[in-house]
Amino acid sequence: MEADKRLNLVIDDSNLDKDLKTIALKVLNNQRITFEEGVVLYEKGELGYLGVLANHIREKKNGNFTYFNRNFHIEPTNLCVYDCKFCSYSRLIKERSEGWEATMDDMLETIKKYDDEPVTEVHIVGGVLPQYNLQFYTELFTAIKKHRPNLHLKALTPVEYHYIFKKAKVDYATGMRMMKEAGLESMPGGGAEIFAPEVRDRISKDKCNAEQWLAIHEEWHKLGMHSNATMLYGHIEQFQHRVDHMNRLRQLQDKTGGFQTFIPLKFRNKDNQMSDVPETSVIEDLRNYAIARIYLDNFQHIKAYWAMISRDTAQLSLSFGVDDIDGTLDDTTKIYSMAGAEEQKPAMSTRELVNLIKQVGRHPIERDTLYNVITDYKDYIFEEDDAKKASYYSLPVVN
Ligand code: V47
Ligand code: SF4
Repeated sequence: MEADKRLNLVIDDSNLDKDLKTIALKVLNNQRITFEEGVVLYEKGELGYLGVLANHIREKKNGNFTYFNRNFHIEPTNLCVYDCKFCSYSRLIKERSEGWEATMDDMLETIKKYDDEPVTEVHIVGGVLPQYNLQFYTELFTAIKKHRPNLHLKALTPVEYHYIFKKAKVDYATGMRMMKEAGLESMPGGGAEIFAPEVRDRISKDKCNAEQWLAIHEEWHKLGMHSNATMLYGHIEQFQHRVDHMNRLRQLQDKTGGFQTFIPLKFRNKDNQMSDVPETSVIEDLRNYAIARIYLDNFQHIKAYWAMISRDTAQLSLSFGVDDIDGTLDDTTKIYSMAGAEEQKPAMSTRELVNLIKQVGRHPIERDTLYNVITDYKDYIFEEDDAKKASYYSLPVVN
């Protein structure tokens, strides 16, 4: 295999730093790297070296496949009781004039708009407000599943769950069981930010802490369910904070196996309280994907968002450990452009997305939320009546 040959060439390089050689040998032998070695990768690993290691692992785990799915988003509100410094999306309650608060009927109307669309997932994410309580969400989930039982419901994060369970005085295990009974099927990866308290307390004080975020995912996994995990990187954190973040995820994954995908989220600095913090370079973004792929040996998938990082970087990321880029986007979602995403009006049809993946020699697969194959696009010929397949979908960036 080409990836094996390239890794052996790296290992045989007599000029290679000895720590980096040890790590490359571990990757070749399918061994886990340590916390300290994770930090070494950030400090010393240059892009070419990291790409060879990450691509080796990517191809071992997922071959040439590159996944995407078709979903749409519901954003209940852009108001929030919290005040995360990096958030370009939420308006504090005191600035209510710029906010929206959707009712249950509004959200069900949005669901119905997609009745004839070939979407497989709805992703609900937004700000945190008192009226969206435990009862509201159990009723909403029940109503969505009653209306369209085979639409996969991926909703909310430990940020909301911690808040609503505390108010309702139910423990995490009981609360998550209630959510499952109401129809919740997956939990998205948001709200993780950076776990280390010295960073978290400075950027997103007051919302759930690392232990609470992880405990809620653990309870969810214990019910046999799946979730994702994110990391907001490239702001005030240091390399060891990123490794600490991934280390905590790796430990929980060893225990439960419930995580599907790790999603590194590049900090974007437009219109938020951290606008003075410069953004990372493309090189650093690719290095970060690669190190995530190397460190998280027990995660099956690493996901990149093309709208957040540009189409070109998304294509490049597929050689640095990434095997999943999210689906096509519509221009109804305001959130992306608010944080300064590359694409101010992100929109890409399925045909364009498939071409983007094929252009860099990868094999496009449309998946459902649980990575079952919906359509293999390797030899797929698009017909004119595939208009539905070319419709647009959206992504959130809050929580
Ligand atoms: O937790 C907020 C991030 C996350 C900014 O699981 C920002 O499939 C960059 O987690 N710059 C929410 N990032 C989005 C999220 C997500 C999105 C799509 C799919 C899935 C999934 C998860 O967005 C927040 C926060 O870390 N975020 N503001 C910003 N200025
Ligand atoms: Fe609220 Fe989420 Fe924005 Fe934080 S990131 S202020 S929790 S909407």
